[in-house]
Amino acid sequence: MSEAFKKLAMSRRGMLAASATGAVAATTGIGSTLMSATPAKAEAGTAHLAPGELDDYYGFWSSGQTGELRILGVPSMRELMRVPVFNRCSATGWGQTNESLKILTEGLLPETKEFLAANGKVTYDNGDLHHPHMSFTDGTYDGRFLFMNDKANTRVARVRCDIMKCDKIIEIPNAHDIHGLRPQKYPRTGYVFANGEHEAPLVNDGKILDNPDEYVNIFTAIDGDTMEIAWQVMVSGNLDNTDCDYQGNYAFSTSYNSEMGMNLAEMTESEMDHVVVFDLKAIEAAVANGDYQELKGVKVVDGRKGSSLNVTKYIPIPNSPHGVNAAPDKKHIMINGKLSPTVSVIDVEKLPEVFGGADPRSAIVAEPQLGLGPLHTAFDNKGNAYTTLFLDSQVVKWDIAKAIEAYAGADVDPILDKVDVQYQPGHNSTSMGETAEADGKWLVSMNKFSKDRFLNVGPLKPENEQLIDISGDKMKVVHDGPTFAEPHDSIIVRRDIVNPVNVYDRNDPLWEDARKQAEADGVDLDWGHDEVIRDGNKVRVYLSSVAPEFSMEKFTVKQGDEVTVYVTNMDDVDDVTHGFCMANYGIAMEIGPQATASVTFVAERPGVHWFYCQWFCHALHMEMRGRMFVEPRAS
Ligand code: RUQ
Ligand code: CUA
Repeated sequence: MSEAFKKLAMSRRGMLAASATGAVAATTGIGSTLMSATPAKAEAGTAHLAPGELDDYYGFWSSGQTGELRILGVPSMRELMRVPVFNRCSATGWGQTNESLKILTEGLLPETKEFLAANGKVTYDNGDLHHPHMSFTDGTYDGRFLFMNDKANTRVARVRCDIMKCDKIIEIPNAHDIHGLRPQKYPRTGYVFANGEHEAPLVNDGKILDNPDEYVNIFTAIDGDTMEIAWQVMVSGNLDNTDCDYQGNYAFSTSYNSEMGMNLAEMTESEMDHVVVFDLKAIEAAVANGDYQELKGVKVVDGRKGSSLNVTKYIPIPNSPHGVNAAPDKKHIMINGKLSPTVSVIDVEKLPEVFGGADPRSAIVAEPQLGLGPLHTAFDNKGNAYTTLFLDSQVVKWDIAKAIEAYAGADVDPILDKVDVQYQPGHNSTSMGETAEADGKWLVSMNKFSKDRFLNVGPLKPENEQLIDISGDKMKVVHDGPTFAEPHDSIIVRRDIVNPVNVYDRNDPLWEDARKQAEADGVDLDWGHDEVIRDGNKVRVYLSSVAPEFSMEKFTVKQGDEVTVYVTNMDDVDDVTHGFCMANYGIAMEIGPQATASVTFVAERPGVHWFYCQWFCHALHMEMRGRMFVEPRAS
């Protein structure tokens, strides 16, 4: 531990005792945190839904270090579902069933599999899910997929919106620690853009440590349909958040560490950092022309400063910029200054000139001073932007056109309104605000601290996501929503766009492997089946379930057998999910209506073991159980 870090840690302890101040304020000393102890007055009623009423919007939420996706209803802010992605889920068996393990392992790099095996694992069981975003067609959400990053273990995942389950996870080679992620908006997704946040030696094999010149960062474009990597671009400086335009021409990534520093002092040294602009057509042309190097099977184009390929431009931005947000006017891209009180506004129509050699700063058409710690910006349908101010603990509403006039010299104030939020907002999102169909109804402020807003539950507090009515001139905070780690980011999607099924299709590819194995074993998975197939010391048990019974009341295996249990839920009624839990074997999984799920274990404990349905399904749910008998090994 460095002396500087020790000092910082000591001063932080004193400071945090006084207030829930964020790290940025403590370490940079720019401004103190203003936090109002009096809650904003809620206008009762606007966000209230009576029992049985349905929300107008789906909210898709990340959970940060919890590693799952969450689905909320907006405006009620009720949590509707949790979708396990990078985490291990006790309820559904995600991370234990063969079907989920296939998804969690097939996209890992060979060296990662080896590393995990050395640690007695087949996959990671943690993740850091920051940015969930839906696939687009023609500038708006199309209800097909959700894509999301894992900063902890350099992965990108996809969730199918028809069943709200994860169907693909890939590890991104060459990059380190995927943070910013956005899907292409036009003509469709298309690409999913993903930033590697932390720089590392290009060949990271333990030969280079303190030689920052040999460190790089990697921007990745993934094909959202196949979940294969289309190409990568090597850049100078690190990569934080990303977004893209509405024309399909450019993507943008902020860099807070253009210095390529390795510690806090070095990373925050210069006043100006940058946003990297990626020219998508130029990158595709470079790939087509063979202007790339192949690294771990991926085509990597050199977009570093000084590269002879004209695929990137670096636009200087003050100071450690963070969020990138494309406005629904299809013209302006907001770069949020973080340590600078400004948001820099890029006009995408000026970018061809920049790539033609004009001064990169000529693409900036506004740079309003909004307050301290601008992190992310959301939009309505009236030309206004809403920016979170982390240090001021506020959301500021401002007029984009006026900000442009002011930058050109006019004496106008673009700021329309400020509202206190509790406390320290990171992301915010508006209803449909990341699409061309922004509707200006709701804004959610995702706050990193709740402090005194809820009953005290001990040193670890919930965070707070607040619902703000933005339909009038003034913003109104109408709801506080406590949440477990962490309300990192969200999107708010009109409900007519999202149409999940109630019952699985029997032919769903999720259990393709089980279907093939059953066919080979002469078992028809589509009919109620109860078979035990012995294959050496491998035993396959095919069970089916119809509330409130399993098709077998007992089956017998031998101690040491490798047992795979396949359960098919024959019920085809909405909301009749069964479970399979093998008591004292650490086994449990969900089987949705018409689904098949399977799990494999070694029957090392002899004796009678009850398996039971752990998903309440029927008045006789408690009786929905059976026995596995494990014959002891002959001694
Ligand atoms: S970043 S709090 Cu992980 Cu989304 Cu801005
Ligand atoms: Cu089936 Cu409970």
